[in-house]
Amino acid sequence: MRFASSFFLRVVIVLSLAVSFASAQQAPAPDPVFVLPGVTGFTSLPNGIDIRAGAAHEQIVALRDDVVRIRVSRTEALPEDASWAVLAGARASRVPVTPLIRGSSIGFATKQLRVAVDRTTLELTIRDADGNIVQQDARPIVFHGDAFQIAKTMPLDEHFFGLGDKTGPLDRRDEAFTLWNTDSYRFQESTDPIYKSIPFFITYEAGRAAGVLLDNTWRSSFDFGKESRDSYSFGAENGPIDYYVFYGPTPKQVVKTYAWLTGTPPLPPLWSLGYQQSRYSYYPQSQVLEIAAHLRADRIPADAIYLDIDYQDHNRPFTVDQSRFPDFPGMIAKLNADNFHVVAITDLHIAKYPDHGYFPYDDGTANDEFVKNPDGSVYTGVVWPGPSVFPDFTRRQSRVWWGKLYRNFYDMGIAGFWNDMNEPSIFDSPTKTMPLDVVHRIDEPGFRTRTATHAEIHNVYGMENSRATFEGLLALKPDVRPFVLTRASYAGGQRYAATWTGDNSSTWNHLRMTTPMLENLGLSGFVFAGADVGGYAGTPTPDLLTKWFEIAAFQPIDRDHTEKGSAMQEPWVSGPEQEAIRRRFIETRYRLMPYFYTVAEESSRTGLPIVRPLFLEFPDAAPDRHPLDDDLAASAEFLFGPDLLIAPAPFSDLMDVYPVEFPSADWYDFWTGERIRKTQVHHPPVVGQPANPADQVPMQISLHPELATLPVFVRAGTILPMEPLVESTNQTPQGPLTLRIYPGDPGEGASCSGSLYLDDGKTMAYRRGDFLRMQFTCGMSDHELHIHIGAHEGSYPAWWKEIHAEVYGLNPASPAVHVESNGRSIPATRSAQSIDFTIVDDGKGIDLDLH
Ligand code: NBV
Repeated sequence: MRFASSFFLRVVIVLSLAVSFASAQQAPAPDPVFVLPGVTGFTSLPNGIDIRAGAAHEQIVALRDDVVRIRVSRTEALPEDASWAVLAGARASRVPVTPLIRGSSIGFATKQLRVAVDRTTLELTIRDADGNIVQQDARPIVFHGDAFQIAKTMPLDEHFFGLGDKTGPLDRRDEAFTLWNTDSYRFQESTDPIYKSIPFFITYEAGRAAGVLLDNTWRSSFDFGKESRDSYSFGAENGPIDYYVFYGPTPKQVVKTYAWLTGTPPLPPLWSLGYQQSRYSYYPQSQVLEIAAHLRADRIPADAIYLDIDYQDHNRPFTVDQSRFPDFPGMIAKLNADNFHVVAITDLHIAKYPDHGYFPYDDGTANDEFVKNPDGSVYTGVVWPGPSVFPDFTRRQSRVWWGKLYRNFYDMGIAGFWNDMNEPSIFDSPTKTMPLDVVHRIDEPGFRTRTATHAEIHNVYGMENSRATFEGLLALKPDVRPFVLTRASYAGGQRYAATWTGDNSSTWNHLRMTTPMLENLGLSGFVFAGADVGGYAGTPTPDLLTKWFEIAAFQPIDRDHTEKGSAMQEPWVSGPEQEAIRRRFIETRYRLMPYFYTVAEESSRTGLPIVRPLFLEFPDAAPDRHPLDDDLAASAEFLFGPDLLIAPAPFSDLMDVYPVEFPSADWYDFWTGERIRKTQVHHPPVVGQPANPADQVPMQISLHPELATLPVFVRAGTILPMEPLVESTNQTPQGPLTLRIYPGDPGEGASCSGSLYLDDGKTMAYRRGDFLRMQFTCGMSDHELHIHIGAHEGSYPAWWKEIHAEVYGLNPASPAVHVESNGRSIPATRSAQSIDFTIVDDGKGIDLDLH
């Protein structure tokens, strides 16, 4: 039960504070723990309210009818209206509000929310227009020295998602987390903190979702019911109280609003969605070329090959080890000619290597680009190249300087860059990162131009590194889509880079962990993310590697990568049988590219993820509207885009029969085309309850796991575009575009729909209208299935001349089906599950009738 702020609670807090002050009297260094006094004055603003509480200042404003921003300061001055995460345009946005001034509370209403601040306790309550509590303080904000903690009431059925790729289950309830970017080699399921800090989470209760972004870069903490059974809390050790609460009520709306606040990921180059081959490290040059040639010889589709730190001279970023890579430009050119995109690592530490013509150090030193010790000397830490210095990425000038370092490599034909170690990870420091008093300079709109300690900058340092890379690449080639892969980041980092989950391990449990990690990353803005396929630390067994290839084929970044010293981990390593399975899944990824790229393009506009938890698409799947993902029977499932359900065994190493729980009642088997509908599913009746099939939600089936298969289902009502196989996305598919048509519920007109987005996959021409977009629909009337294939929109030419349609779900017992287009009969064939035919697509739109 949620409780309103109570006198009782306040007494408890004041008493407990009195106790701590009393005990502090004997202690030498007392902690000044306190809460703010009640409201002493306020002003209603056109877009919110401005409140005084003694010396303290609080301001709550509505950025939109569904988004409020709360800033609190213990002093007169509000926290800076500045952010590394939240876009200036979103922060400047405002809507008019209606003041709500009552005897016990002050606040305002927007068209969607009612905001009330208790006059005595300053506790905040936000309700929706129906009076549902969206969020409510469980007690006043507690200050503890420079730290603060905000607690919110937490009903029994509230669930939590987000915080990036923090380990553990998808649902964050009952867990607590620290946000402090940390190099966590061999992290495990309970390791915290890890590489990224994304202080954003989704609250979800009975189908109603809200988002919370605590925009504070200092070490922060989030506790979703570990400390208390009926409240959750968040806070930071220092820095501003500056947070945003936004209402869905659908979870999708929350994710979209988060993207409105912090930005969408850019449309990635198409090649980055292909299969990527990596290891630490491929060298010498001949080995890189051999691996690439082996992929081609074995007909494993692939688009990228990675160069890890050993290509560099003594691990110095932006250099090449000439002895291992005698013809580096020639190697890049050869790989490019074979349709491989090369991604090179460029860590952020610059070797302290004066007087040797090492340009990044000499030039950076001459231009004062590195962070400093408090005494003004340049800070030095030991990393891969030995003693190193670190660019001051929170300064625009240093970012621009960094970006220019890419010119040679980029001109040479290296397509993407990999920013590793940017937590930052430092070997010779007891904390494994920079001392907290290292001095950074801030030069960023919204912020005062000032210096800041590493304690403030740490969590954004990696993001600003990836930003410098992204913006630098864009400046060098404005018409080419950059590809940057970063390990560390902060909220908003999706604007600059894709990411991966860091140094995982070659175990079945780590394969299982990839799903919640990538789902929560996707909910937290990082749509383009992957986990090292096969695991980074250690060597996978053949079966584990195969299963990993299968599942990763449906994850946004599909990159096989492993550490130095482990066995080789390429698709062919365990012999032809295993390789054939792995190849088949990579091929499926490539065949699905039209669908995958269409989803990716949607992500770049809306921020919606590619890998989606079930509750995101189906918040109403269960009668009590709990997230289905929390069910044991659905715990390993995920959606690849809106229409494909991937259902691996929860424990893929066990050969036990396992249940697949469906979030709705009508699906098709992707591999066989067979329809799986609720009416066909037998459920044992619940003891003591009538066996009403309509009550049997959600639908379940049982499956036998097999090494060579991965259950994939298509949502009824989908039109799924697919293409002929290519060996890399550089190749033009030969043959027709395939549309797999999966009609929906016959009771609802069997309707289905789909879309397709296409462009050159490389440049920014799509922004100038050079893309191709198509819509497809189907529906049943008068015993006829009507299919509409929309006209081509946009100027990008289709690569196909014909469309091959496969229509599933029609009654297999019915006599021969006739397909007609504008009165002309089209020859069709019948396979076990589908009616297939091919038609010319002249781009003007096609109408078809099946009867
Ligand atoms: O650059 C080497 C590795 C890299 O392969 C890995 O993916 C990163 O997460 N890197 C970490 C540095 C050293 C790890 C022991």
